Amino acid sequence: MKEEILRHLCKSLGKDAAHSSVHDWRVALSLALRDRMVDHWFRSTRETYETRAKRVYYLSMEFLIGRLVEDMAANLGLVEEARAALTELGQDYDAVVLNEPDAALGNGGLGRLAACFMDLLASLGIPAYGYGIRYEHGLFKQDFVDGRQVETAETWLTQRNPWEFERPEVQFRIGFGGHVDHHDGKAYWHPWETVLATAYDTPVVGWQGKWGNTLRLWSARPASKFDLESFNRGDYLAAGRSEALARTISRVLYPDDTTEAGKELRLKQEYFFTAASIMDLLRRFLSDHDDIRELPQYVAIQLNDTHPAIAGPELVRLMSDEHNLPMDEAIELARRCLGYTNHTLLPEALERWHVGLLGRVLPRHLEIIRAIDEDQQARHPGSPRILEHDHVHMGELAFIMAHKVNGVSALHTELVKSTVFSDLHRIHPTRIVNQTNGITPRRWLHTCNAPLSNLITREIGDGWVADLEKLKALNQRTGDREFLDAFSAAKRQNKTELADWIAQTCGIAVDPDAMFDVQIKRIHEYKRQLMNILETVALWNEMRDAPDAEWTPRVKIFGGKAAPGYHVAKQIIHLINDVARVINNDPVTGDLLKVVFPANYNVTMAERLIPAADLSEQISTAGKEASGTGNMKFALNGALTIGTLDGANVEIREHVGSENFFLFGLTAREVVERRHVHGYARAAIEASPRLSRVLGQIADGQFSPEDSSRYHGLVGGLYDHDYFLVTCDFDSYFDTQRRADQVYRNGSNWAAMALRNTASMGWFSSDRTIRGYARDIWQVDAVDRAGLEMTA
Ligand code: Z15
Repeated sequence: MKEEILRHLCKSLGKDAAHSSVHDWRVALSLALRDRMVDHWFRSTRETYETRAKRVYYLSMEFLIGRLVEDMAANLGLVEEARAALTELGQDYDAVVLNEPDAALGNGGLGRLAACFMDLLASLGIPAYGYGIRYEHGLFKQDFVDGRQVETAETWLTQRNPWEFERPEVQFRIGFGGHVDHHDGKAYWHPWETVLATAYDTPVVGWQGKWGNTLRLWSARPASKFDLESFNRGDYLAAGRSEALARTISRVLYPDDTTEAGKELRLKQEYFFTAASIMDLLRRFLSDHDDIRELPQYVAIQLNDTHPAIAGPELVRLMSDEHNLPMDEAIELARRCLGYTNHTLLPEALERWHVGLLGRVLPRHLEIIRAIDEDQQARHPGSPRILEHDHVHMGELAFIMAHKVNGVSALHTELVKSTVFSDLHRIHPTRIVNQTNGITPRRWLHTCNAPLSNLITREIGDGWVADLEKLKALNQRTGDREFLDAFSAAKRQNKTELADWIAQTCGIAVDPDAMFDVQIKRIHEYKRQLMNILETVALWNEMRDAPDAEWTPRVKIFGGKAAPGYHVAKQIIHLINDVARVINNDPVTGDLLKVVFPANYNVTMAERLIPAADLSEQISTAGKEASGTGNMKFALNGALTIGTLDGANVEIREHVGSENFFLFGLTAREVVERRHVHGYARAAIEASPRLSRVLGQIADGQFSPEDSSRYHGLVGGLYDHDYFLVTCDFDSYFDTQRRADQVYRNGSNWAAMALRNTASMGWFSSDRTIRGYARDIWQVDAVDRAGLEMTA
């Protein structure tokens, strides 16, 4: 390892050890690790070709990867070797690992899910490709200026990315606009502008390095040959067009999570990467098959939300226009390849494109979408339409073009059946299935939480890393004083480390014995960070009223970004920061209560915060959070959840036991009913002196003395249209928090409950999720190479 690092430092980077920076050492280490992956990777690819195995293609606008060094080293079993090598070379391994930029090619849960799936697809030995966009700029960097969110461009690619292999030979021409000619019963699309999609491959090796798949990200290049032709013809504008489009198309990730962007460039991004991926997988298929009708036997394409839903029409276009299949046969073949995952019921997130826009950007696809719509009507008269009110509904398109549609938690899937897709569900009663989300145990316990991970391994061996259900054995230790103490000590160590980091980054001293109460996720009204900060103020009030009463000291930790155009979310951020400033400087409450909100929450920050959390805030309005995956990461790391019956919380509670979960709030059904009650919010506020007081303080400017009307709008909104029922759930949330306080004061009881959580979370490994997709949707075998080795 040491020699390999030195060789890369010298031969790949052209540096000598004496003049190398942390960055150089990090890149050299990454290249050395990448070398070790290549053999596994080649072997897997070769085996897939030789056995003509069915391949899975996971199409996603987002892959929220985070850092890779530790992940790669861990999966290859090289962490200790890498650490020792760098130490011998006089370098600090941890500093080298921290030097890596966080690859933030995603917004939140959807993108992180895709990254967890890549790990499991490789660990289970399923031949698979992840397809996405190689954004030059990932999710913006967040700073706070006077408590307000300020965004700046993220620049992960200004440094060399050591993980990827550029594939200049893999190129596809992607057309946009223009017109369609019809003659001799055939369609000919003449695009107005063209860009080249070029591939960058990152090998993804699974646990124990037994299998390697590819994450192929597309970057846009000007179609220069085309340019030259146009230029020679004197068509200078056309020559420049490709250049301009190519510069923008893979430039930046849209920063909207669960809200539709609705911009022309976004549609072009979606088509760009989807078309390149479909062309690439067809080329691969046709390189060793002659009959395109066999495609569904060899290819499973999973659409991560509707963002790549144009894959359906694109497949149909290629099969009918270029391979001369009849349209109805092409539609049926495409359907047998496609699966669609729905991730949200929020109406503002469901993608719809105006026909004018879609027809301008993708004229041939609009014709095909009309044909699909007619085909559906012919087979199922009265079916919901894809085209309605001058809009193309991507959800309906994805549903109709997929042979399976899945939700991401049991509750969410039931709501998909009974709400957004109820009519389509009646027509296709077996199409919708559930695949509750999961997380990779490697990143989210083994690597991010060394103290707990080592303790578990000492106790039950290391089999749990490949088979998370083995954690169940820990249930026998919940009465074992000594083990509980060790379990608490691991948590305590993580909390001390986090306290040091908070002191450094936020300049706030927090007490590691206080309860660490954490809410980290995108800022959104439905996730109700607002309710959390209102509860914080209420608690502060009561602590000040009776400072000598028996309080449980708390550190309220927030993390998350708001979409730049989401005004209310930005106000909520501002309010949290304003409240933090007042509370953190109050000598009366002192160490009893602190509020910290480190800026720029990302995967790396999650890896720091989750192992140190005591309490996990999963408090969305019931029926709104499709699943959540952060909820799983916290419970796995021994935090107790305070939460509503929403998304995967329901299943987490069933697994860990209702006595080990702090439940509160209206159910999804009650939420819908309550909205019909006239003046429900005002009534709830008037019935709660505690809440009225808090809202009065905020509206009066107690936390914003320099601008006393700053929160008039935010508070007024709660009185008049509290769509997410913050006011209705507030009292039961407050009371449940006090119940958590009480349990926390009895430390050993808390530890036993926390251990039950860790021990019961095995089912939430994405191992179980991916096996579910493989069995119910893709019809592929999981070979389980890691598991076979471990049990051999
Ligand atoms: C996103 O992160 C999610 C749903 C979306 O529709 C979009 Cl556009 C982004 C999230 C859900 O909000 C979350 O509940 C779920 O756990 C996650 O996807 C993965 O399924």
